[in-house]
Amino acid sequence: MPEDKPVSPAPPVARPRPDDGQGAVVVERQTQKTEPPRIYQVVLLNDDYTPMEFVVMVLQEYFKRDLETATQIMLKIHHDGRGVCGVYSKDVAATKVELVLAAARRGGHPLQCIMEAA
Ligand code: TYC
Repeated sequence: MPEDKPVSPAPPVARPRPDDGQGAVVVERQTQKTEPPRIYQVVLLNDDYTPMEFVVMVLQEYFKRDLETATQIMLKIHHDGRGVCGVYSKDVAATKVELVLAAARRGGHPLQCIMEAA
């Protein structure tokens, strides 16, 4: 798998401008010219059939959550209908969705996993 650390957007860049013509040093805050890469959250959806233990395993295996956090996220999904598993770059999020769906189908579970721009 490529880099799978969560990402956060780059802050605006402050560029020092040495001389403003009036003997003062000015720091200008500029908006970044190249757009930072968009980030995506991977979301699991609740259903009535996938075993809770399988969802906890998915959160541990594919989203590197410890048992306690995985259980909390699973219960949130169970009660609210959906829950965020992690936030990643576009290609890493897409890969995780595919891996989770493939594991769910192998296990015969209807678990749904989607990604959305964060
Ligand atoms: N609702 C499922 C059950 O009661 C458990 C479950 C949790 C299923 C999270 C999917 O994404 C899910 N067995």
